Amino acid sequence: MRKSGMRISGMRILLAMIAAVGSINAALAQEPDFDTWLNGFRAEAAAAGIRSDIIDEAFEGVTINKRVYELNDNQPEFSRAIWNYLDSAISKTRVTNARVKSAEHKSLLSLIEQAYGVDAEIIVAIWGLETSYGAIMGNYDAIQALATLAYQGRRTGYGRSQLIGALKILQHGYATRDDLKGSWAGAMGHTQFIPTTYLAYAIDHDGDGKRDIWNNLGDVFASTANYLSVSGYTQNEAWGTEVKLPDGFDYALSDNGIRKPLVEWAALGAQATGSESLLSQFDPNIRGKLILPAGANGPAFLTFGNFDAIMKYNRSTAYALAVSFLSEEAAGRSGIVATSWPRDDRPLTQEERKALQQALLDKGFNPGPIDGIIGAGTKAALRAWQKETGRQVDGYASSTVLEALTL
Ligand SMILES: [Ca+2]
Repeated sequence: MRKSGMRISGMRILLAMIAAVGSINAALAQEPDFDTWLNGFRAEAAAAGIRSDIIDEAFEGVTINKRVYELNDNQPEFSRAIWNYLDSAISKTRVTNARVKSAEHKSLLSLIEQAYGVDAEIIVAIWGLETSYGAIMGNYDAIQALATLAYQGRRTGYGRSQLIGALKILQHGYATRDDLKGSWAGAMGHTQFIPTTYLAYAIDHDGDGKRDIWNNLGDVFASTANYLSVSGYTQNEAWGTEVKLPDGFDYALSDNGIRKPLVEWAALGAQATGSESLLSQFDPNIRGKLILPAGANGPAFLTFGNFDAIMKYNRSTAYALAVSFLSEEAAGRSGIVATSWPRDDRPLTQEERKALQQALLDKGFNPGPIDGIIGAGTKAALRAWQKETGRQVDGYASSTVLEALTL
C-alpha cells in the first residue's frame, strides 16, 4: 500500500516536471530574438525619458548571458536548506571580520549611526553578507545582467525597471558605463544596491558630488543606513530573539500576519533560551511575530520590526537571520544560537518544490507562481492545507509534506 503510494507520488512528480519543461520550451519558442526585443525596449526607455545616445552607448556589444538564468533559479538563500545557507553565510571568517571591520571603521560608523539612527552593527552585518566587506562586489556587467533578466524568464518586470534605473544612473552622470559592475541580478557596490534603490536612497556622504557606492565607504555606509532607516529601522532595538515553545503550542500562530506584544507571547508560553527571562531582556510591549524557518522541528524565533527592515533588503528569512546573527557578532556579543536545526531533514530539490506548489494548486490552495520558491504565498497555501487536513500548521515544506500532498 505504502509502496504503491510512493510510486504514484514519484510518477506525479515526473509528470509535473515534464509539464514544467514543456511550458518553458513553449515560452522560449514564442520569445522574440534579442535585437527585436531591444528595439521594443528602446521605445520603453525613451518614454521613461532616457536619451537615445545613452541607450546606444549602454547597449553597445551587449548580448544575453545565459548564466544569469541559471543563477536566478538557484539563489542559495531560497534554494538551500537554511542551516546549510547559514553555515556559509556566517562562516568563522565572516564572523571574525565583523569584529575587525567594526573596529577598523569605528569613527566613520559612529558618525553615520548618529546621522541616520541606524546601529553600526547592522550596517557592518549587511556589508559582510552582501560582499564579504567589499571583497566580492561582483564582476557582472549590470546592463547585460539586467537586459538578460528583462528579456525573458520569470523576472522580466524586475529586469525592465532596473534596466531603466541603470540607464538613468548613466544619464545623470552618477556613474560611468564601466562603473556599472555588480552581481548577476544587477546589484552593485559594497552593499549591493539595485539601480532603483540607488536612485532613491544612495547618499553622497563626503560631499564630493558623487554617490559612490563602489569606492567610498562613507557613501556606502550612509547609503545603507539611509535605506534601512526608510525601511523602518529603529536604533537600539533588537532584531528579535530565539525562543523555546511549550509542548502543545499552536504553530498556526507562526504566521506573517500575526504580531503580538512580547508579553502576550510570554503568556502563550514562549521562553528565552538563556537564563535571563524574555520580559527582562526586551521591552514587554515590543511587537513580534513568530517564525519557524525549519518548521515545528527546528528552532523558533520572535522577530521585531528591525527584522522586517532587514527583509526589505532581501526578502529571505534565511538572509535576514544571517544578518541578524552577524550583527550581534559585529556588536561584540555572541550572536549565533539556534543549534537545533533538523539537519537530517532532506531539503527539497527545485523540481520537488515546484511539484509541491502544483499539488497545492491542484487541491485548491493557491501557492502563487509555480516557481520552486517557497515564499509567503506558498507557505500560506501550505498552512491552509495543513489546517484543513488536521496536520501541524507550521507551513514548512518538508519531504514528508510533499509525499503526503502527492499521494
Ligand atoms: Ca561621495
